[in-house]
Amino acid sequence: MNNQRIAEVFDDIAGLLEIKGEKVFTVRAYQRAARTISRLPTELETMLSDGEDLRQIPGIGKAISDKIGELVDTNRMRFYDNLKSEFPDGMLDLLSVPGLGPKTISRVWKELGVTSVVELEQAASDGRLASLPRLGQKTADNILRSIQFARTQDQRTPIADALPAAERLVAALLERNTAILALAPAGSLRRFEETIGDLDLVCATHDAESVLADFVALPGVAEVLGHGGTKASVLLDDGLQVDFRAVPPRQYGSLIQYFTGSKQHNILLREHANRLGLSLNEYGISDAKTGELEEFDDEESLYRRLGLQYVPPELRMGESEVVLAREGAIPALVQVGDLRGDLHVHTDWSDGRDPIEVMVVAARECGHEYVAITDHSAGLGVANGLSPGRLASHNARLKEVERDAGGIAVLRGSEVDIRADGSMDYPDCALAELDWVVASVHSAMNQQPDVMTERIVSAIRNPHVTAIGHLTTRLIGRRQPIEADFDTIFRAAADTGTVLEINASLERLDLKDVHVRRARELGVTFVIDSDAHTAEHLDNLRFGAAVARRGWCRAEDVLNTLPAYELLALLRLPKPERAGALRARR
Ligand code: DGT
Ligand code: CA
Ligand code: CA
Ligand code: ZN
Repeated sequence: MNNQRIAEVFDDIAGLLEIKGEKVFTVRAYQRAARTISRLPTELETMLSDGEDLRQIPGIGKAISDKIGELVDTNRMRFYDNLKSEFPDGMLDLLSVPGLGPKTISRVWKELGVTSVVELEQAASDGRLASLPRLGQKTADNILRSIQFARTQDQRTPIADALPAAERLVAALLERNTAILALAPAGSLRRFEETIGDLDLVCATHDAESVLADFVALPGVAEVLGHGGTKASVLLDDGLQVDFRAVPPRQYGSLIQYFTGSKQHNILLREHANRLGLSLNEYGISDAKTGELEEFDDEESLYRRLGLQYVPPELRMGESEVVLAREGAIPALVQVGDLRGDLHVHTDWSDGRDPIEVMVVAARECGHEYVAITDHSAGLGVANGLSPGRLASHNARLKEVERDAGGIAVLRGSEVDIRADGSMDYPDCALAELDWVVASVHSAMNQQPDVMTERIVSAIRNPHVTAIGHLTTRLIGRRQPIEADFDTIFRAAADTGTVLEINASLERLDLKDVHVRRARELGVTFVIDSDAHTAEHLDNLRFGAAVARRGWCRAEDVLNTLPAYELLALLRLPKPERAGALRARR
């Protein structure tokens, strides 16, 4: 059983205990365990079989360690099973409705007899939910929207779950089989779609038989759906399907091109090939007249054969990319290697795990020239945010660490809440002390679109706000984005020289591709940030780069491709001049 699944069990336990009215302390302990487990770099199953003591993990005590052991050994946990038996069957499903807390669940169960998502939807539609004291029409409407949203998301897996699963499979298979010459994800994952229907893996080898045999026997494979000479399909423990194809290396280029898709892109490519008197399939390109097959060991030569510029996977959406490739008009897209720093990073001063000095050293080891440490403002008091007094100490500490670290610029930063009324969570005099201010919405996310637009535009107009963090606040598959007039926001950002963040955390990817593309057209410059809460997460920048590429961004569209001295000079300019400088750069 993988960590994700184990974490879900503890989350369920926390939820059920809370519905039951257990002590906050107990509930928090299970929540903390779930959070810790979901972020562990190593599988618990592996740790246990290596004989490691789980109690060395912060937040995991004896009781929880024993429960994990039982779960890993037997696939069950008596405590969990007993707890579930105290509730009607649909209760756990109710817990997964975004925006519906255990307190409300307990009330709709006891006061309305609601025990399933379908019944809840009914109660939300017919007014019974809104009629509960202290609940109201607005909450009922939000719950209804959540249910309907969750339904459209159900069948596809968020990339935050699919990508680590794919990377685990690739690593495990490479370790087991030495006959593999190339192995990579294709399909929607390679295109970096935010949700994944199924995983597609493609492989180059002279020994497909042994590779396929090892593939279907990988840990985490729950069921083999098909297994032939060149392909196999399996279901993983969590229900995700994986399609696997193996070919000799001389066909690998055609294979990965075909299975990267998208279907629509392939159709346009085939039409283009037909016009040249060629026919394109997963094995190569054949001459329509003679039938002679040309094979391709890499994609570049395949696109070249068709007289096309190479099309990066992130652009293969079946839109304008084939026409542009014919004209040689696909721009050089930004690459993760172009990024020279990270400007949204948390430490243990707020809700991060690691101390400032650890994050700074880790950032330097990533090759960064600069890093902004942006712990939270005090805000709602949930993320251990910094009071203005602690912010001053934070600034002083950052200067000390910068001196000691040597060779990396440490920007005095903050992630400041944009309050519901559009004001900032620190006074201007505190903001003026900072080098870098990320302003983000963390509360009142259900405001009416015009109110929300106004709120964000006021933050953009603040002379000290350098960037807007994770603009839409969506969590892929879990929380809907805010509603706002995005064109107005993008125009205000471009006008004022306020950059918009592409938050690289896989759960967020916010801004999303289509917003990036639109904002770019309207003159916005972006910053690609990891939003790291641990040192390992600094590596997330690569995901942000992929989103930027899906939004057709070049290096010039991204602020943190600048060398340190140019960035610092730019930040010293007042915003109106900075806006001019950013425009000149594009
Ligand atoms: P997904 O799995 O729904 O997230 O999206 P994809 O794009 O990964 O789709 P999938 O797994 O059905 O197929 C992988 C790729 O294989 C797809 O992007 C293009 C190619 N492919 C599959 N079936 C067809 C087809 O019938 N026609 C063409 N032209 N390409 C196909
Ligand atoms: Ca797929
Ligand atoms: Ca597939
Ligand atoms: Zn943050």
